[in-house]
Amino acid sequence: MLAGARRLPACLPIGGARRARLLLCAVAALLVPGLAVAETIIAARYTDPTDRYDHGILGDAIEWGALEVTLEDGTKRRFILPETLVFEDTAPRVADLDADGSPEIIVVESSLTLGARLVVYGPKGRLAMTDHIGRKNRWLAPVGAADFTGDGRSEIAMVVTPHLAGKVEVLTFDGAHLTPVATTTGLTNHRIGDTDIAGGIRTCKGNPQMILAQMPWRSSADAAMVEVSLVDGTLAIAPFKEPFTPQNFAKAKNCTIHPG
Ligand SMILES: [Ca+2]
Ligand SMILES: [Ca+2]
Repeated sequence: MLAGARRLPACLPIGGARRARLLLCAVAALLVPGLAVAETIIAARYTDPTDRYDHGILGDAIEWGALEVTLEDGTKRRFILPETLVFEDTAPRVADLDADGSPEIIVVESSLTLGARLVVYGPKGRLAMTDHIGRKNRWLAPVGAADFTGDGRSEIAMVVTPHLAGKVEVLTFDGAHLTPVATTTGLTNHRIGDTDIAGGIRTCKGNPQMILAQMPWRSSADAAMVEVSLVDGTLAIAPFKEPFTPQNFAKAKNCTIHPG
């Protein structure tokens, strides 16, 4: 049950002002989301393929025009982007960022003129978003979500412009805002034209760690694989001796290989 639902008894009539109190409570029910029936997301997928953005960074010029969310009661809800935006992404990520038992969805929306932004959706639509990067054909690749700070809430990690600066950002989500808490540069999780986003997050013991590639990462040569941890508010980078390949990433993810 949501915290707001526990406020309902305060709306029961007491004394003579019953009608006025009921009216106030009816208005409150409309204004306070917590008084509505709880909606829990269980799945999400992109739909409505579109070629209206000719960037093609993920291997083809087909992106997505809508996000379909499935709720616990089987209801499906569609969020359709305006013609000026696409979902430029591999798949939406379902993660309970604020640990309230109801997952949020992490997506990449790209503006046809201003490039990508990271957006968090809830059951009723957008909850928080970053600014667009600011230029057409500038993209970002999410790494994932995990509790990097150890406070019980998950942060989101992403690589902004993975083919240019390779700027890693860790963002906190407070329900309405995404705020960067740590950044570093020169790392990546994507090569131009690859259909997948590589790397990810592992938790072996203690805090979670990102597994990424050191730039440059080209098809012609192996890149170094690195572990990135948030230590005292700073992103610490430790190189593996193994290169960044799908096989070595799988071993790193399973905690069978470590830097050094
Ligand atoms: Ca949640
Ligand atoms: Ca946290």
